[in-house]
Amino acid sequence: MRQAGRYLPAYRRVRERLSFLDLCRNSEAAAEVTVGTVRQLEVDAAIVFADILLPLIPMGLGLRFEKGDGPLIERPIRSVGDVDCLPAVDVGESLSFVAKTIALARTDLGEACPIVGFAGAPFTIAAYAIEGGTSRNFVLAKCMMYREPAAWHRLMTYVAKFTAEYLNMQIDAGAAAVQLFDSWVGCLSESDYRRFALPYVRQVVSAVRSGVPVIYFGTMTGGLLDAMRETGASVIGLDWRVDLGEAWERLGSGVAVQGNLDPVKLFADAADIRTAAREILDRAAARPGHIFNLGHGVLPGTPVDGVRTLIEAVREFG
Ligand code: 1CP
Repeated sequence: MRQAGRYLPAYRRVRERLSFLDLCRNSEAAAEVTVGTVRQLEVDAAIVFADILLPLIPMGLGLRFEKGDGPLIERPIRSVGDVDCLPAVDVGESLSFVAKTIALARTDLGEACPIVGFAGAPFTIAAYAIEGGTSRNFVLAKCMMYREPAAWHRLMTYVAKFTAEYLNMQIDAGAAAVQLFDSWVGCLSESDYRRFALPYVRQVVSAVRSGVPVIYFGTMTGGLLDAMRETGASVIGLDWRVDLGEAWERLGSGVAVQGNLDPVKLFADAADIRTAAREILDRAAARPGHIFNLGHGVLPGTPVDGVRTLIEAVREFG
């Protein structure tokens, strides 16, 4: 959930000499950021330094990060023809730098600190690929779903296959668990989710090496939790908009949950952060299978002391 990110001075210093994509592709530097962050924060697991959009590069869509503007996809997918032109990709070769980052971080961290690998979930990746960047209403992506469903399903089949291979590559390199980020899936109604997104998450989850936990996270998913349970993921990540206790009731036993502090809470006073941490732990009520985390990634400008206060509070009350 963006352990490194733009709020840490050490990360910003590395970024002064390397662009974001060059940093991702430089396994030594990416492993250093991954490991250094975990050592600084003393969290229980590391998330590999990479990005959910990296697969768009070998997919041939072109990817740039403009300063302050977020990602820009140079050749977005807009038609059936574009979907048909997607290349067959050797995932292990084209994204080998991510495997190398994990292997280097694994050696450095040792067995005590597991590494979480990750990828974007098919809906969120397809939405970026079609929209060409961040979007508010996802009109272009939904237009393909509604007006050219065959193209949509072909695209999702392609992305799901890619994603499963990508996650298995990360597991083979040493990731102990993998997280699927479905950041934008909350824009779908439950019935559209079931038709256009859920089958592909299931495909990815069932293709992941057996025995490796899959954490499935989305935002604004209050209306989708029942359907998300059907993905087969072993952990459901919750954003901060839902009550963790109620959401877990709905999900039922047999599934773990991750979450769900509002990342903006880290800007509050220490006492407020501690109270908020305690409230979430109270909701979890010491049931087995709660992974304390934020309800979305750490935001730029977050005070590092706020993050530290939270980690200490979780250790104390958890
Ligand atoms: O330690 C870490 O920071 C973890 C690595 C990590 C992860 C897990 C990064 C590095 N990104 C992500 C996931 C990611 N990337 C998501 C899913 C989680 C979420 O919803 O936030 C998404 C949507 C992205 C796409 C992305 N990457 C955006 C756009 C967000 C949007 O509004 O569309 C942006 C701006 C990035 C850049 C990025 N990725 C990661 C970092 C540290 C940064 C900032 C780059 C910089 O300026 O230094």
